[in-house]
Amino acid sequence: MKLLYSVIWTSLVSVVSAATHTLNFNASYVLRNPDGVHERRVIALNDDWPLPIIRIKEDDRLVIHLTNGLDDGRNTSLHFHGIFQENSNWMDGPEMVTQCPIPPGETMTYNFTVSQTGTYWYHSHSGSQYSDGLRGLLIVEPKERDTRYDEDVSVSVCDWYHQESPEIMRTFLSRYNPTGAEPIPQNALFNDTRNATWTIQRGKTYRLRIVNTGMFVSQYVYIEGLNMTVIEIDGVDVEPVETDSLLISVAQRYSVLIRVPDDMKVDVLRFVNIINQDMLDFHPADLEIVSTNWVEIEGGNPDTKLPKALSSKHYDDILKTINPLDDFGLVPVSRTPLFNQPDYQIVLNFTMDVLGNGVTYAMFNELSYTPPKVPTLMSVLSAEDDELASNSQIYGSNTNTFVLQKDEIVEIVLNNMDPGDHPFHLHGHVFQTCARSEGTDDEENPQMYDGVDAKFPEIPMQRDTVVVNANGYLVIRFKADNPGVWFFHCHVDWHLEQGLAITLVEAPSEIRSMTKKMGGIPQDHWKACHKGGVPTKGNAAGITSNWLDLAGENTQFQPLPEGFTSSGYVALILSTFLGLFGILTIYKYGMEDIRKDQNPQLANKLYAILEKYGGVEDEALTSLNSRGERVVRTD
Ligand SMILES: *[C@@H]1O[C@H](CO)[C@@H](O)[C@H](O)[C@H]1NC(C)=O
Ligand SMILES: *[C@@H]1O[C@H](CO)[C@@H](O)[C@H](O)[C@H]1NC(C)=O
Ligand SMILES: *[C@@H]1O[C@H](CO)[C@@H](O)[C@H](O)[C@H]1NC(C)=O
Ligand SMILES: *[C@@H]1O[C@H](CO)[C@@H](O)[C@H](O)[C@H]1NC(C)=O
Ligand SMILES: *[C@@H]1O[C@H](CO)[C@@H](O)[C@H](O)[C@H]1NC(C)=O
Ligand SMILES: *[C@@H]1O[C@H](CO)[C@@H](O)[C@H](O)[C@H]1NC(C)=O
Ligand SMILES: *[C@@H]1O[C@H](CO)[C@@H](O)[C@H](O)[C@H]1NC(C)=O
Ligand SMILES: [Cu+2]
Repeated sequence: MKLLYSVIWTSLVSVVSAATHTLNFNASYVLRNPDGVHERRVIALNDDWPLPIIRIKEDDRLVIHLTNGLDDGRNTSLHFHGIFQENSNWMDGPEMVTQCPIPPGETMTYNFTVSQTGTYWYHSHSGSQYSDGLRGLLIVEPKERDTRYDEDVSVSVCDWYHQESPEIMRTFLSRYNPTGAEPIPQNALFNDTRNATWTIQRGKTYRLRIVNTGMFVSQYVYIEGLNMTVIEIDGVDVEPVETDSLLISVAQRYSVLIRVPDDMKVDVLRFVNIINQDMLDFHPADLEIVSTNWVEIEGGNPDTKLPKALSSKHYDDILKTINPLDDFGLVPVSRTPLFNQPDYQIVLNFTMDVLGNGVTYAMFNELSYTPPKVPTLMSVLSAEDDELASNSQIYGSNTNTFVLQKDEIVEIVLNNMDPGDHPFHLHGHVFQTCARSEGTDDEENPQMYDGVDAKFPEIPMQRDTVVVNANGYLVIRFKADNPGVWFFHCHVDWHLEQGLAITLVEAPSEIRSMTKKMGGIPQDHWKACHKGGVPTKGNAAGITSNWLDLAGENTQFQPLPEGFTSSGYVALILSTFLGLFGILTIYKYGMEDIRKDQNPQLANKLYAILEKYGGVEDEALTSLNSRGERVVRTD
């Protein structure tokens, strides 16, 4: 089917008008070879991939009819990352949070207005599906032309995997990956290709919108010899700050202004994107972590040769030449002052741990998010009364649900007791970043927030995705002024699949009255649930007779038996393995308490060996569904 795109203009009372953009999207597979190395299936829209950039204006309405045309039984969904979905919570997209998965053959209409400006993106929120290509940019222009720049251009960077996500999940969430090592990408893409050239003109100022649409790794981005002036992060306009480079985590967006100085003699510059190697458990020799693209300045000498691509071997040296911006110091143009003392504080201690099935999970306060049987929003709406809807118990013991009161100031304290950086994303809001510690290598003593002497900025930075440093803490605040069920999770999608999420039920009585006022959840949502056999009423266990009875709810696996520490377990599994393969030198380490965080070199070596002999499946012990994603066992 051809791409159908229609724009209907509606005159408003004032001279300004808002448009409705209607898109018919059919998601199905096509073959693509974006890195020029390996052809694979990707999820296209209307047989088109890379996916279209959706460009609208502030206050416009977006209507997307999404058909699941995947012919291998997979579900789908779409999330519009950074869009507040005010009065349209059910259009937010994450499956089992605000909607049911869209089964094959079904169509769901996403229909909402956008009263924001800035750089956003849309992606599947069904498991780790967006790694298969179901993600694109969403740009919301201001109503009035911004005169600071002549051209508005976007670019995406991302990590790229040659395997499809269900296949990756099978080996990732497996007891044969006892250290929980994240899947290593095979490449880094720049605008969904590699070795690209971008042609610009001298004398013009460009607004370049840079988006990391990846699954896992942050990337450094810079143009050799050119500074960039940051003017927007995650949809928040900020006071301009000049920098030579950025470090962008997955799901973050930056708008920068760039201009070739008049006296610059060069005709071609390198445009470099570099994988942050610190996030990789293991660096395969053939992984190009440094990627070179080019900026060609029009009207230059046609005989100018492209500067040579940089080599990944020089990673450390290259990093010494750049000084990436620290986003913490940015100031929103709105100059919104720090929110007052919070009315409600949520403390989240984040750890990674092996559970009784031998798989490593991510935990907040010992709980690994496990989806409920009824999408949480539907539990809010089907509860008998407001009081019941305000009782966090009904949302299940394993969904990590917190109920927020309308308009209260909420503070989330996140203590990262894991030796990795993690980009956290809140749906439905931007938040103030009040404190962020530097992090430490000392894993025995992670930096825990104690609130003592906390000096917060008077005008904190705001965004919707922020990185917490390894073994460090993060404190964020927001006002609960957007009734809805909102997910807060790590945007390393592999970690989300390990359960690194909480659910916020923000102002439940207002969700109920607002939904009623808006005419209720649309029919196609209910249809998707019925077709997929997902109950739409009741508590997290789907029980309506006694809302506090959660019998049969989905829960995580039980912890390892008493006396079995998780690091001991990891050692056991590794040593069994290595014993089997007779690698005795490493075997002796297997008897010690090793974890990837305690001995990364050794763990990486072991991991590489395990990978080599990997692909071992144990149906009885893994709780994976047919597409390789975690499904919940209640036994
Ligand atoms: C980029 O260049 C590399 C090295 O020359 C090549 O292997 C690869 O196919 C190229 N990829 C694309 C998409 O041009
Ligand atoms: C969607 O695409 C699939 C695969 O190309 C096709 O079989 C199906 O008919 C399409 N559905 C619609 C509604 O166009
Ligand atoms: C699609 O969603 C339904 C309902 O949640 C679920 O039962 C089914 O396993 C999912 N299909 C796949 C392939 O994951
Ligand atoms: C989208 O929502 C608006 C406002 O509720 C409604 O008027 C319109 O009919 C909807 N469009 C579609 C295609 O559902
Ligand atoms: C990236 O791709 C988009 C879509 O094709 C294009 O509009 C944009 O100019 C490209 N960006 C760069 C920097 O080449
Ligand atoms: C780039 O920005 C840095 C930081 O503001 C500044 O020190 C440097 O002089 C600038 N370089 C150029 C070429 O403008
Ligand atoms: C987080 O960990 C700290 C230090 O171990 C502990 O004092 C605190 O009670 C924990 N918080 C929660 C919510 O578990
Ligand atoms: Cu993470």
